[in-house]
Amino acid sequence: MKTKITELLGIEYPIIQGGMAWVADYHLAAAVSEAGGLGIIGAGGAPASFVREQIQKTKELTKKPFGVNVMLMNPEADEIARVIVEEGVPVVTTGAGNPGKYLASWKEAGIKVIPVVASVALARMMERAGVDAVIAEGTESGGHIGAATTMTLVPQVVDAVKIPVIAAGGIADGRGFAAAMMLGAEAVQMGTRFVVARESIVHENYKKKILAAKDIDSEVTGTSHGHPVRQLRNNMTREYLKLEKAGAPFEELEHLTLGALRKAVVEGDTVNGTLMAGQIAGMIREEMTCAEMIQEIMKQAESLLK
Ligand code: TUI
Repeated sequence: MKTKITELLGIEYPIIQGGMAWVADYHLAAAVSEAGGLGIIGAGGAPASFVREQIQKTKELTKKPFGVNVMLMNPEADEIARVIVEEGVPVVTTGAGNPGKYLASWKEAGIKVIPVVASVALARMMERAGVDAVIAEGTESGGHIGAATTMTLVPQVVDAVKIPVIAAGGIADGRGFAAAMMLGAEAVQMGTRFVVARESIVHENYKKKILAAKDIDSEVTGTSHGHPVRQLRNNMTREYLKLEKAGAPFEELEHLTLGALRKAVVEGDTVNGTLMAGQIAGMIREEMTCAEMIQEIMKQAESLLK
């Protein structure tokens, strides 16, 4: 399937893998790129030296295009932005902030820049600043989220900008893919479905929680201090929301989340870890390889779009 995004990025299928912190390492990124989508290394809160190693390992596994996601709240974001240029990474996505200060250096290096936006205002600002496309991410997504739903955000961003729009949030099969195309998107980005990919290094306990999740099993923590994060309900979210409701200061809440994503991904702690996942987790029932997922989604979407 050819779209403005497959043309822009030189990929076979308009499916981009979310740049998930701790989850999206070089194994997953290379597998998605090899399967014809765009694999992304999630820099998350990692140090720049770690990101450089991940890039080098990805290049060893695939000759196809791949990207790096810069989580802009990372204290080493400046350094990571430089590593991306030095390593000749073809595509950058950004999240959780405004990447304005890095755009000039990335564009000068010929890098395709695709920020995640959660509003029409930021999409417009990014277009004016010269980015290549935007990812309009709805509140159905896992992790750090904005307020608008995918259904409402995508068509409004499509109407507001001329650059291609990638839809994200709540998409995990061919029906969601086809729906995103109907809203005017040129590609989709998926996160939660790829967490349970066979090539994903996420702990088996975390994968099992996603596979067992029901439609209403996610909670949003952190709304009171302006960093809403969607994750599966567990002891961690119950404690967090109780403290948040009682007006606990940011520092105390932060102490609770500190290292909790690593705990879930690496140690498989599903009780006190942060099990970031989107609302579509309830539909995901099977672990598959990235190639199997992408083939299944494209087949279903193509038959629906006909
Ligand atoms: O970034 C994400 N999702 C994430 S980042 C992350 S790491 C983390 N871990 C613990 C606590 C907090 C974060 C986990 N999941 N998605 C992309 C995204 N970006 N969603 C929303 C936004 C966004 C929000 C506001 C982008 C820009 C923005 O505007 C800020 C500005 O300065 O205008």
